[in-house]
Amino acid sequence: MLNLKLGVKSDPVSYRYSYPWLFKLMAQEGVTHLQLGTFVELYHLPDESFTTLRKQAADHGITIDSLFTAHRELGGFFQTDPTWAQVARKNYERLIEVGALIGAKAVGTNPGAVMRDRMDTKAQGLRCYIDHMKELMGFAHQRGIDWLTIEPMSCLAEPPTIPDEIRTMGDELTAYHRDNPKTTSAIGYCADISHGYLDANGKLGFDHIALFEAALPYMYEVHLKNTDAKYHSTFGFQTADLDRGVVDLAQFSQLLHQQADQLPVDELICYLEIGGPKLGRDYSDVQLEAQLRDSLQYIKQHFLETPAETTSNAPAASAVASITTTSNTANLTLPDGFEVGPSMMCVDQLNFGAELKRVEALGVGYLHLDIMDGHFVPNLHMGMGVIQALRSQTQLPLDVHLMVTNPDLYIDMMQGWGIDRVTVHVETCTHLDGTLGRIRDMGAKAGVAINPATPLEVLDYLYERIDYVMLMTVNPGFAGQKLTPASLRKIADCRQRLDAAGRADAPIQVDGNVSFENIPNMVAAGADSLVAGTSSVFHKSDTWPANLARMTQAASEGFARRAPRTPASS
Ligand code: S6P
Ligand code: MG
Repeated sequence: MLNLKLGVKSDPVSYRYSYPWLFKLMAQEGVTHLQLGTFVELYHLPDESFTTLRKQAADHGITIDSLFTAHRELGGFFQTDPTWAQVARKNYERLIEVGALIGAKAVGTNPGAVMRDRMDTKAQGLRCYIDHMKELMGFAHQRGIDWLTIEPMSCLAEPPTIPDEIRTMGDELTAYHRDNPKTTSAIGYCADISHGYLDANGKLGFDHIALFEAALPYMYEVHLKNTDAKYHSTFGFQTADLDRGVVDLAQFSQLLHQQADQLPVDELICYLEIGGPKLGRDYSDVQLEAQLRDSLQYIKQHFLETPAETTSNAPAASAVASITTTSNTANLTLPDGFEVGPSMMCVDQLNFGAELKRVEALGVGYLHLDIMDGHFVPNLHMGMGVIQALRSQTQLPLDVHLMVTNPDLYIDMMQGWGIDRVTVHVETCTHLDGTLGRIRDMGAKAGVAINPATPLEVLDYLYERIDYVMLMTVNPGFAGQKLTPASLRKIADCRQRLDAAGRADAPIQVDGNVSFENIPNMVAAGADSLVAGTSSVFHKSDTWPANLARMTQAASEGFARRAPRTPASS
């Protein structure tokens, strides 16, 4: 029985965020295994730096199980100038010493490369590499390292690449350990789930599954790519590259479980590689936390938590199909104007900044922001200061829902804040026409919110003043309530009214218990914009990306049932 575990490979975090930041995030996500990725300073920092790092990790409940470099700085064994090999050897030994200092069981590398214009030196480079590795297996053993790992690559200049090379190198080095079990560390592969081989003409030689399978008999650990809700790697793959490495996590999970008897171990830690450039900061830094959390949650669900049929002998297609459905769901094309806006009162308010990034990473249409005054509704939540601060933090449209007795006051306050939409309750406005004008004057779209018991007639003389209508489908004030009984009928009536008044273009937003179950009916009745709360996108039963995919699927069912529209003939 194979035990798959999830970890994180730390680089390139080294240059973008602090290690305690990463440790905290991992602990919060329940991921406790770290593969420390290297950074150039690693070879020169004193021992103390690593014992401190080990302690910092331990303080967060994280173990540094592995050390790994993919920077090719150890590629000197493949150079013809022997001084390069000497430097590589020195660095390799330091890498192993560092591995021991941080308490790692494994130290891994990719071997490095022959120069592309000197492919004729490959056999000689390989011999040099393997001979050094045998000695390094002894060096590692003396320092208490259990495994040295090697990453099979996807380019012939970086052996091992193709299955033959993977087997030849794996066989020679594992045989050496078998013959010298008391004096050498074991050797294994750190296989990457997305390495496939294209030849010089761009023709697929071996896809990522073939290379992964070839590495199975020697596999000690795995690299997972940064995997988003659509399970696609964010490493820049284009459609044409699909064959060589866009992965289906469920398929790999299934493959590992089905071929577990080939592996030399019964526990495999799979480390998520963090997206972005290996060195230095980049534009995506601000999204890193949200991406990482989403990836970890997604991997846990689709890679670790193997569906029951996957662990049995069910055909491979079943798991693949279920994943494909999820992916397609997220990519469904819905009519123009259809939008989902998460209600930010439902996120963890004590971690608002981080939660905002997670919401942004979902790819939603807008942020729904509830302002309450404790008078019109019996609750208080987000303050105006938060609304103001949000503009500099996000590009998403800001949709402010004013549940206050004196909306004019707040509208005036928001002048110049860059708010995109403001919704006021008809029940609160003495001079509703004027208030809607004020909203448009500040450059925002104007919406009217209508409580469950308020009749739709209030719209009759507002059609020229509004950009959309919001129907409250619960009594405002709190998340987590039940749909009010007349809601669906009211959505249909409202749609009819708007169409008849020549405002077929005006969308209906629905707010309150917009749940997976209610969405098809709401959309079929005429809802175009869904405020998403605890009964949908933030539902505890699944990850946010999976919830959003489920919402989108539910909405598409609703659209399929929607009656053809009959706009006014005017
Ligand atoms: C409260 C507020 C709403 C809620 C939202 C929560 O009245 O206006 O925006 O945040 O309705 O959604 P759910 O799914 O928890 O009902
Ligand atoms: Mg609201």
